[in-house]
Amino acid sequence: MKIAIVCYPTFGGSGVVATELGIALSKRGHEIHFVTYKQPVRLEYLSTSIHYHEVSVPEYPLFHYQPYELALSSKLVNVVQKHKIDILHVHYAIPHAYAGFMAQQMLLEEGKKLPMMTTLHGTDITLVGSHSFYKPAVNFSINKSDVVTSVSESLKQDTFESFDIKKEIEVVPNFIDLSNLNENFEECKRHMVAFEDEKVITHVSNLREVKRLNDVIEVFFRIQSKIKSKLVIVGDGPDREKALQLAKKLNIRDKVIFLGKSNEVERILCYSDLFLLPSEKESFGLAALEAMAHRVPVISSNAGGLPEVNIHGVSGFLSNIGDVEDMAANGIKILSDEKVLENFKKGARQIAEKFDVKRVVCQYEKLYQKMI
Ligand code: GMT
Repeated sequence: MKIAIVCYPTFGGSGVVATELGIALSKRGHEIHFVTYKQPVRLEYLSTSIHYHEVSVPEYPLFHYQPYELALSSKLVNVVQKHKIDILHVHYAIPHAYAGFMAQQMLLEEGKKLPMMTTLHGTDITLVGSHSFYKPAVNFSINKSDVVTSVSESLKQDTFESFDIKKEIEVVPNFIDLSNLNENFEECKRHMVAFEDEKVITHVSNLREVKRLNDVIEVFFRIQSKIKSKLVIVGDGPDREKALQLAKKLNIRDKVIFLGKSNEVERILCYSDLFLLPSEKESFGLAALEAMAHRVPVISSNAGGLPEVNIHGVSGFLSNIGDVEDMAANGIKILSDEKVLENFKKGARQIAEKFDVKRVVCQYEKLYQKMI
């Protein structure tokens, strides 16, 4: 099939999933066309089966806001006509489903029927989409999609609760390509962040309010008082400074390492002993799955879809949102005994295997077939 994929090309989970899906589909013989404003960060190479089409939005002084949806839908019409695209798959409803619908309508005028799948990722529903500024347009474009998928059962329920959805939502979970996992680094570089006798605790996110970064610091503060350890924070965002101040106040600044945005997440996970994700909301928690694939147990909140990914007592532990005492106690339980840690490492990997790309990509393929 020839599939056009629209996504955010950034480090965010939805863009990562869309890119990895495109790569996996291309390996299975499909022709993939990414249509977005920048080459996706995880898309390292282009080939005869993976193409990238840039959406340019020229600055025009009359416009206070440059009309990205207009440029995207026009680009989609051109790409679909030129490359004879069979399916349009948009990731993240805002504004992609809306722009996709407009492209469909324009193509219909030319006699071309283009089926569209919309994959809901989380914040497009739980944080941004349900805001009254966007809600009617999001509601409309979800209902107009030929197939709608969500990345977890929890997100599906949230969507039905927040919107007036008239169609079925298929749950297709996020995934990881275990065959492509970089696990054998020549040099793990653990020594660059921790001493031999210290454990490494890691958090990866966009450091936004929803990630509860202060809870990450509070949990680590309690763990390091019992277990020699360092905290590595990967990513950047608005709550970085607040977290840094809290670490100073708690007198643990020298044990907290802020690495910023990094392309080396796999290398960091390869020397991590524990992963923290105490989010307020999380439709799935791709960062937790990536940690688990690298045999890193996860201490997380029980928000949203996290209980579908992090299995309590097997791959790590779940606690109520904000219960930093419980999270820390669970972390100490895992880290204070090497045998317990080893069991959780195995458990984390076993659960991650259930989300291997091979099991998930065929679910998308079946849905595409139905749409055609
Ligand atoms: O986590 C974020 O804030 C980024 C966001 C995104 O849209 O890229 O992530 C969402 O989609 C990911 C991929 O499906 C999920 O793994 C994340 O759980 C979800 N984030 C939230 O629901 C907060």
